[in-house]
Amino acid sequence: MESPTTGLMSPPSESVAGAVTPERAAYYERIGKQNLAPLWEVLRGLVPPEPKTPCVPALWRFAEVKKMVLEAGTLITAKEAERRVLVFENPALRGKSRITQSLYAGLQLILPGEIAPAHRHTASAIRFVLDGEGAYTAVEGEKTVMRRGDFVITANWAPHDHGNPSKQPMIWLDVLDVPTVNFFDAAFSEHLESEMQSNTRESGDSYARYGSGVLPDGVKPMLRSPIINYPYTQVKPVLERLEASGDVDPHHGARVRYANPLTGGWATPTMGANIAMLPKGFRGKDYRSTDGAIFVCVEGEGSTRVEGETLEWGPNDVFVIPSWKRYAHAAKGRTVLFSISDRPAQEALGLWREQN
Ligand code: GTQ
Repeated sequence: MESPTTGLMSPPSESVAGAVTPERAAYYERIGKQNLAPLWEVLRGLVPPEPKTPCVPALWRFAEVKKMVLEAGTLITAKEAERRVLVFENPALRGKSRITQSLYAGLQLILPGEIAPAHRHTASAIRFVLDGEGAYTAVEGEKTVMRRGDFVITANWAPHDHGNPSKQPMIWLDVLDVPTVNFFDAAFSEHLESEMQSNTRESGDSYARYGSGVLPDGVKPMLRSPIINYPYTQVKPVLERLEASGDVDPHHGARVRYANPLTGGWATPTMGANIAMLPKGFRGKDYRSTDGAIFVCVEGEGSTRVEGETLEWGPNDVFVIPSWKRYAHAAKGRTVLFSISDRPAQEALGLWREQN
């Protein structure tokens, strides 16, 4: 488009400075040799008036991704792969192993009899169990047996290995703060000498110690929750209770967060998760916030409208809503939706905002 005042090409939207005249272009060329660049050509993009994510909304149907990850089970063992995972890549960020700018998500498969050897890393991880029953994650001395809907955390630098002594394949959603840790160039990882850790605590030990409202004497606040597994069997009755008594948020439904019982804060310092029950026929109001979120339909079915697009989802489907995109959920029957985002990290930095 021609600019009416100068007759030159209009500047790119990032510029606040009008046209790039030949004099300016020559100047940019000269300063560029010293690794210098003019701020005024990029200011708008650098300091936008509101969040401008490159991420797009996307949905993965479980029936399809399950088939594909099971196929990976015929091509590579969990041991060979170290972690046999198909990465959910945001369609606008292919090749970057991320579902939002700050979060990694993947679908992990462990076949009966397999183990995924012990390692640790500075990235924090959560698992949300989608399919199967009876595989375990061993973390911090507890070998926690996992069932569908369980929410399991692996803290920063905690050694962990997974195994599946059951008779069925186990599939879960992994979410890690890998892109956040890598943004800071703060990533470390190592293999552990022994493939499997010795377990000193029975399955469910951390939930029993920290998850009932009492706390052992002398326990000090920690940045992340001391609970390793928040079982769905414990969480669902809370949702049912909230829904039955009408404690239903007009945007989010009857929602709880996975809390750190030592602080009341989020389960991990970088990733925060919620789970909500949407009553039958729920029509959520429009909502947006600066934390792009990954959702999993746990039970029921429904749809999410996001900026003119409608994502239809059913059990175990995974979808992502990018930062600051307005969305609204609708449920058919009674529905349970899990979600996770980088909200704790944004809150810690004073960045998080929402709009109802
Ligand atoms: O289970 O430790 O999806 O280290 C990616 C990296 C899972 C894990 C992933 C990991 C893991």
